[in-house]
Amino acid sequence: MTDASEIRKSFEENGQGHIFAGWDTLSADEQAALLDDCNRVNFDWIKTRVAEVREDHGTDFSKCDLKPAPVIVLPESEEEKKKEAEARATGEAALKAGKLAAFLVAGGQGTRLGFDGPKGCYEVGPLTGKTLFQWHAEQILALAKRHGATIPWYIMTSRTNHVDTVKYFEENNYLGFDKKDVMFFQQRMVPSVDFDGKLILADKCGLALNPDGHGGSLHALVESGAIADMKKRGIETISYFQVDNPLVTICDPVFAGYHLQAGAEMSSKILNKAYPEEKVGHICYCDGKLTVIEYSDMDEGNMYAKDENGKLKFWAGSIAIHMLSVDFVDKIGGEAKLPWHIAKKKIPFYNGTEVVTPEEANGIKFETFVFDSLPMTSASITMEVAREEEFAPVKNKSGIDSADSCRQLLSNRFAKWLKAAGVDVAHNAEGDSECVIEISPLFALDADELKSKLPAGTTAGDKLLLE
Ligand code: UD2
Repeated sequence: MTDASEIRKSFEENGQGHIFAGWDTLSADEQAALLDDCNRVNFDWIKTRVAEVREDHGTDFSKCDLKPAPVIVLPESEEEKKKEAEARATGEAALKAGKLAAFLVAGGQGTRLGFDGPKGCYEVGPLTGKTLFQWHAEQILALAKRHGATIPWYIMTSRTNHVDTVKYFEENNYLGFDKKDVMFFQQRMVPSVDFDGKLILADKCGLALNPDGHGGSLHALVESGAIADMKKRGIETISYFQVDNPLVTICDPVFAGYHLQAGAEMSSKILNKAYPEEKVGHICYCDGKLTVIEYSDMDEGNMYAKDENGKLKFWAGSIAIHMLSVDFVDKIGGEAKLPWHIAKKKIPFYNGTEVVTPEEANGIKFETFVFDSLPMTSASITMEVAREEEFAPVKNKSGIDSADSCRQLLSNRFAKWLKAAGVDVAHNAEGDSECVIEISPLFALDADELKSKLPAGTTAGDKLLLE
């Protein structure tokens, strides 16, 4: 459908005619831009979503039978350590055979951080100001070198940040990657609506659209040809991670090993929640199906419930790090019927003269979540990781999960590695490293590598940079 009058008519018939209120004042280019957005609108999809909101479609988890999911816990006993070593060997063999790919979801809007640009360009290096993208790149390159293999990197962006993301990589020599081993693709955008189900004009000639959530990655991986590319390269397992966490162990051989040994289709890393309301998903069985229940959807009874030992019953917090089998994504990707979640947000809108940012939530964004594909898996493993080794997300401008807390957590992890290598690091009363430390993944990927490479006589004063 390209004819303007036809499109306008269909908008009027579907109760969305207000989008064309200023049509006659638009230039030809502006009219073309608005039509381009309007052409993406599927009225049936909107009607179904709005009906779901009106019927309060979300699952009431307090009515479900919730049970904790089995977890491969941090190894303590000799038996557990032996199993971990076996998993590591399996994962390393897969890495050496070039069967793993790194997959970054970076299509989000990052509104909480208030950073003008792709979140991956945010600087987190405690001493160098290295960006999130660069941390991830160095880690993947170092791991590939260690295993003498290529690890291709697939990056999902969205219309909100695609151009800037690709530009950043181009301007920075693909962060050391061979260009052919980095593939960018965009996820879909879906319309936001106001509380009456009406589409919103984001500016004079564009609709308010938002990326379709990281669940959209399953479809985008297939549609973009990324899965076909992986198959051509012999990739069998995808290491899925978010842009905001520089501590993530990408293509973790232990995690990959457990996942492969179990013949799993999708697996998850979890940590022991720091406190009941921590903003991580809860991994559990919901009416017999493996499920992640987002923090905002968990009922209070279950959120605070304790087991017979006084430990949180649902202690396992999902930190959005997964392994996915290529065949699983290929099987469900194009058709993934993930549920739509709603988020009430402040959505900037065009009032006929200017763009206004409302003080209160004025509309709804619809998103799908990748972990909603867990119930569709035939096999899955859940593995615990140590918080201080693996989790330091940058979400907020200040306070918890901010760039400052992330930098401190990076220093803390490196202080722990240094201590294991025999170097003393001063800590304050809160247990934070007083030395600002940055160790490039290209220098050492883990404590053992650091120990083997650390120059004799290294000391940690106020600052220590190893790269
Ligand atoms: C996510 C998890 C939460 C916990 C936490 C750990 C959800 C809903 N919740 O919370 O359970 O694991 O992370 O840090 O995921 N993204 C896209 N496209 C989109 C939306 C998001 O690529 O349409 C990416 C985004 O760029 C980022 C990641 O997904 O890399 C996480 O998005 P978020 O910051 O909105 O998730 P958050 O913090 O609510």
